Amino acid sequence: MERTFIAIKPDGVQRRLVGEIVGRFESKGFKLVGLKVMSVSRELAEQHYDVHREKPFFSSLVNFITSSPVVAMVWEGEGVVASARKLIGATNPLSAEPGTIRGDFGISVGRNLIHGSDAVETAQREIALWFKEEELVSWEESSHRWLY
Ligand code: 3AN
Repeated sequence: MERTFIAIKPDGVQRRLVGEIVGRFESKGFKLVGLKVMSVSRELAEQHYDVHREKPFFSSLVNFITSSPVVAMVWEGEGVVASARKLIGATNPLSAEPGTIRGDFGISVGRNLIHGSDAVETAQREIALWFKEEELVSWEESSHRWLY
């Protein structure tokens, strides 16, 4: 089953939006298979944002995500990578539709609350970067067999 990597950034944690954001993924029907609150090292941040290394905002991205704890998660489900991106909304919160996480809670592109993998291959790379295999669980719910 498909998996995606989601991180609630320092602004989301400080604004006490962790429960709200986790709730949206749960309500949608996705399955939580990994979760931890953690401080991010510069090394991890730079690897995570490697594709943006040449962008003018790279150092501010790294400074921001290493500034204060984040909540790192892995969610599982059918089409979860693309579906999570829809739940999250556009990169710039001003363009994000109301009803999305960024549309409902975000104001600025530099403080857009949450990261979600942009493709299945990216998700695999990011999950391996952020989580050890033993930190992820595999479980079956007995009461939701008709979800799919
Ligand atoms: P997304 O998080 O929607 O996948 P990306 O991957 O294009 O967006 O960008 C990664 C992060 O870089 C964004 N979450 C945002 O915080 C930051 N970012 C993107 N574009 C800009 C920009 N023009 N100015 C400042 N920060 C930006």
